[in-house]
Order: sequence, then structure tokens, then C-alpha cells
Amino acid sequence: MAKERTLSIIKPDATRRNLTGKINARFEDAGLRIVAQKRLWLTRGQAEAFYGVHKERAFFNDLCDFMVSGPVVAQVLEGDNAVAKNREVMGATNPAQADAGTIRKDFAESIEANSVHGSDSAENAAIEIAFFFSEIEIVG
Ligand code: IDP
Ligand code: MG
Repeated sequence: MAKERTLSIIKPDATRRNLTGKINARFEDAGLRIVAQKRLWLTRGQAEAFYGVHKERAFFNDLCDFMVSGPVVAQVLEGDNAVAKNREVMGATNPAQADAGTIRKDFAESIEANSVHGSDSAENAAIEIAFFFSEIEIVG
């Protein structure tokens, strides 16, 4: 399996509850390495741009409001099969449907405030990583 990178975001519901370290431990325990990380408070424009693929969805406005409701932690995770591995560790979008032991099952508040974002493909990972980080900030 080739080494891969994916973009992760610890969302405002999780930073508000001081869960950054507990969530990072889930990634590290799964063999993912945090090779870049920064805490920032997104502007509305940045949230809309990041979630642009969802702009026609009914939940888009609420999602953007939520994503600017507090700080987030953007991070690059690296490891074998990192995109799929991270999605596995995160669990399903809706915490009610997430498997036991996943981040969303254990920490998410709702389908919207679901604690973490993770890229859904290697192609989108490259786009999303470039949204937050320059190559010099990623140290594998
Ligand atoms: P994902 O984060 O599991 O990839 P997506 O379908 O890409 O799920 O949706 C992006 C984000 O939008 C979700 O993580 C969640 O915060 C929010 N979201 C998705 N579906 C709903 C919904 O039905 N109601 C409210 N928020 C939603
Ligand atoms: Mg998604």
C-alpha cells in the first residue's frame, strides 16, 4: 500500500469541548502521522470556498455557520492508505450510523456537528491540503 496524505479538520464542536488531543490520539493509534497542523478560525468566505462542492445542498448555509462558530484545527495526516484509513477512524457522517469506536460515534454531537472532516478521495485530498498548507509546512 502506497504512502498517502489526506486533509483532516477538527471541527468547532470538538475544539470547543477541548477534544483536539483525544482526537489526535485516535489518528496516531491508527497509524496515521500528523505531518502538518494549525489552529485557525475560518472566515465565512473560507468556509464557503472549502465546502463549495456542497453549495446546492439544503444544509450548506447551516454548515458554513457552524464551521465559523469557533476555531478549527486543520491537519495533514500521512500513512498507508491514509484517505480510506482516516474515513474508517472518523466513522459515518451521521453519528447515529457510525460504527462503535469511531471518532464520530464517540464524540459527535449531531450529523452537522460531527467533530471531524476528512477528504473523500486522493484527488480531493490534494486540493484540500493545498487549500490550507504550502508544501514547506508539511514535514513527513
Ligand atoms: P462527510 O463529512 O462524512 O464527508 P459530507 O456528505 O461530505 O460528509 O458532508 C459534509 C459535512 O456537511 C458533514 O460532515 C456534516 O458536517 C454536514 N452534513 C452532511 N449532511 C448533513 C445533513 O443532512 N444535515 C446537516 N449537516 C450535514
Ligand atoms: Mg465529505
